[in-house]
Amino acid sequence: MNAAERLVEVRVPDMGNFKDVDIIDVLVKPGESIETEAPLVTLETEKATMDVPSTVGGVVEKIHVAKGGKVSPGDLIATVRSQGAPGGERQQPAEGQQPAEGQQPAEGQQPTEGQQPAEGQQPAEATDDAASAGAAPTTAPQKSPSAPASSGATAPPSRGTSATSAARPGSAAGKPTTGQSGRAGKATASTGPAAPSNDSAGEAEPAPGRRSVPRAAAAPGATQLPPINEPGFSRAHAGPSVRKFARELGVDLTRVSGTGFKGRVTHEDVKAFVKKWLSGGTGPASGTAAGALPAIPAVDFAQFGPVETQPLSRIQRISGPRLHASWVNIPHVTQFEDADITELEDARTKLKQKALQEGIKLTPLAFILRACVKALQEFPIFNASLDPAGPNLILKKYVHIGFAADTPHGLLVPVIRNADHRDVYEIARQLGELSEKARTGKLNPQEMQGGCFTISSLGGIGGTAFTPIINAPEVAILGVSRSALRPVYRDGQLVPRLILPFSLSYDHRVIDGATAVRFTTFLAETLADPRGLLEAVP
Ligand code: CAO
Repeated sequence: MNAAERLVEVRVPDMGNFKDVDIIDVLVKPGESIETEAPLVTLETEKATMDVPSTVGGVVEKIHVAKGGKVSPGDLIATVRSQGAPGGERQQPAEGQQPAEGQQPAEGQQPTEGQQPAEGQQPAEATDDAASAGAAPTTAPQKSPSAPASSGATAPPSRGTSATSAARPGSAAGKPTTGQSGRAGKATASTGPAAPSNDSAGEAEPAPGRRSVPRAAAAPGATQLPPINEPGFSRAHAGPSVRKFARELGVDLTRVSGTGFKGRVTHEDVKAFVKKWLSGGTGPASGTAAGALPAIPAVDFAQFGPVETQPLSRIQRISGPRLHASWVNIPHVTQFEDADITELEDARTKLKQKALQEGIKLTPLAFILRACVKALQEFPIFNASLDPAGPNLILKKYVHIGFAADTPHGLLVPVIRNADHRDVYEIARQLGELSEKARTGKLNPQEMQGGCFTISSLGGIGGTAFTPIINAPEVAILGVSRSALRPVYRDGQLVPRLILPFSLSYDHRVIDGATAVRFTTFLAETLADPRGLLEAVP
């Protein structure tokens, strides 16, 4: 230690009546250079989360506490090797005291234009626990070390050695000019940071002078972060230093999954979110690459009335992004048609009792699926997929047909393999077996793979028409609605006929409208004649 160096002990300041407070994060490591006010640890009481800032700048010599431990006022947190003369450190405010004069912005002083008030200037935010319980937000006591008004208009220091050299607003180098952003995350919030380095997302910040260049434009492939949902942000389960860090990067904390203590968002979670978002690997709940679409504004519904948050099911979390990918990637067109299934229903009614004795439930869907096999054989372009490797169409010489099954866990699509080799009874048997497996969670992954075309039948439930979403990379899907007796004009008179409405959504990059109508017309004609559907299959 040279003559000017000395070891300074930083202790837990007076926190009023709080004792044995949980340490939920330790924010610095031995050997790390810090500035005065750098947050050392994050504490959590029943009422608030707070950071304990260092009273002195220097190099952290030793950390005396550990994450998960507890501390009380006066406990030693860290020893810091400081260069300054004794007495140069900031005094920790005693209970009820205001921070020392000179650490507040001068009276009437406004932050420079473009700057945002440092987070420490705001009353410490309520704990998420309190907020999520519907309690009115409680503010941390001002005596709390978490809300150092001493940060004033000057930005609080960032963590880490790089932060110490970073110019800050109010300092000569970092003073932002009009139109430029200050340190505050607003600039990064509006432009979106470039992909952070592996080391630290925070260190990816460019020098202040470069901030006027929108990063998304400067870095091809980089995308903007979504706007911050302010009400949600204030209730996010994160400590002050993490909030500050998120602000600096422009990260909406409501979108970050917390991996810390009791699901708390950590610095690492924020960094991981930024990396993932900018690589297109995450995004709105749907999982779409960010920046490709305008974001749907996040709304704090709790401001309008009581709400309950339920996690999406595992199946929804898997199928949601797939449906979204199909919806945004494929130019869908839906063609509607009616089939007269009066004769078909007569035939089915006569046959279903006998089939049931053999354990087969002969539902309309089995006939519809058999009709689809015939239509796919007649129009092979519907049994195709676009080639991801080039401008080709891959025509499949097999016919595996998927059908949407409504299960207690969500939507599943079992696949009937080689449907073209099965007669209507065998198809009905497969429908029954696979539906049962789907409902009881016994489908194996292979039984949901390899589909060429999908049928979504809502006919057992109701509805007159709907527009199904293509099960990409397939190029078409059939939606089946509920059949109903309708008056039909035939041979000069109105007669009651059983009409089955159905719809075909198709990929317009592959299938023309005229071809689609030929397909649906063929399907309607095929369904109108049960003899063809009941034929034996070679
Ligand atoms: N019109 C009128 N009645 C119909 C019909 C239609 N289009 N389709 C089926 N029905 C009748 C059946 O005949 C049966 O009546 P009976 O018991 O009197 O014979 C009843 O509705 C129930 O049929 P089912 O549901 O047991 O059998 P199914 O073969 O028609 O359907 C399955 C099987 C797995 C597709 C179905 O159970 C299911 O899960 N449907 C929902 C699919 C879905 O959610 N699609 C939407 C996907 S996008 O969110």
